[in-house]
Amino acid sequence: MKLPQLISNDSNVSFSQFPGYAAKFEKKLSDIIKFSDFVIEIVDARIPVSSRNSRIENYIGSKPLLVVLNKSDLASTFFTEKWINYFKSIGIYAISANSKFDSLNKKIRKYISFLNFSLKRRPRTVVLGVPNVGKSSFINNILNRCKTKIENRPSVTKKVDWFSCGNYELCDTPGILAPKIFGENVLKNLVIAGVIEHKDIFEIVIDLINLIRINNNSDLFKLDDSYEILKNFGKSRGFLLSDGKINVDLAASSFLNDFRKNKFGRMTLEAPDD
Ligand SMILES: Nc1nc2c(ncn2[C@@H]2O[C@H](COP(=O)(O)OP(=O)(O)OP(=O)(O)O)[C@@H](O)[C@H]2O)c(=O)[nH]1
Ligand SMILES: [Mg+2]
Repeated sequence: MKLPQLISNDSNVSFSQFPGYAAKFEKKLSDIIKFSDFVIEIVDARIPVSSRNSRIENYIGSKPLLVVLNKSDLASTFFTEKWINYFKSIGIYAISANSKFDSLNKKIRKYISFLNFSLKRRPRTVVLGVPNVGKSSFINNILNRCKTKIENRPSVTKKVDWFSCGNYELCDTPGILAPKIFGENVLKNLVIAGVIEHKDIFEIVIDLINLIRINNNSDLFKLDDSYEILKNFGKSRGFLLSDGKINVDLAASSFLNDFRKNKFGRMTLEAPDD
């Protein structure tokens, strides 16, 4: 299977997004991790590298780490398996998850028994990750009820909350990004996956269409020109301006929404090195 590549890495591109509540939370992070017995880091299975915050790793230190490749229902099964093996090869236990529909409690209990704690209390874990990867959904899935607020946009959870599921305790946390993100690829991936909200999505969507075209044979993607594909998409939705031209900006945001809902098929945007 051919992996689509976003345009080449440009380390000169940077982006800043670090709201006050994230800075406040990061100050407490060391203490929360110290209080926890292990850490669960949620990443987006479509972008397992771009959706990791390298700063989080500095805080984790020697605590056991479980990486959860969440939203696996939106990613290529083939690449998710490759990613799990990659994490294993660097000594990190990783699992795939669909927090909307899987039953995840069993998988976590299995990991806890693998860690073989000799504690006189229930093990505690803190759930970390960048915004909008599904941390709160993961916790609700474990608790089997809606205890924490979920929305389809970044930065919904703004405070730390502990919950008990009977066998262990879990902590929901606000999503935090590194204060500065470097590299055009990473930035694009984060926008495509909905981790970052960005006004200027037109070029990103054109690049995304270039990628989808590689493996998608449906009628919409038969043309060679991604701009024409976007225009056809806009036309089919009736996104017209008063002068009769197609509203390509509206088409771009609608296309991105459809991509995030899996309307063009499952897709992983990053592959591990072989
Ligand atoms: N398809 C799919 N969607 C998911 C999955 N997990 C979460 N979502 C959706 O992703 C969006 C964000 O979920 P949240 O649980 O609020 O994410 P979060 O990481 O807590 O976000 P912040 O609190 O803003 O950092 C919601 O629309 C969820 O329904 C999953 O496994 N698959
Ligand atoms: Mg949340």
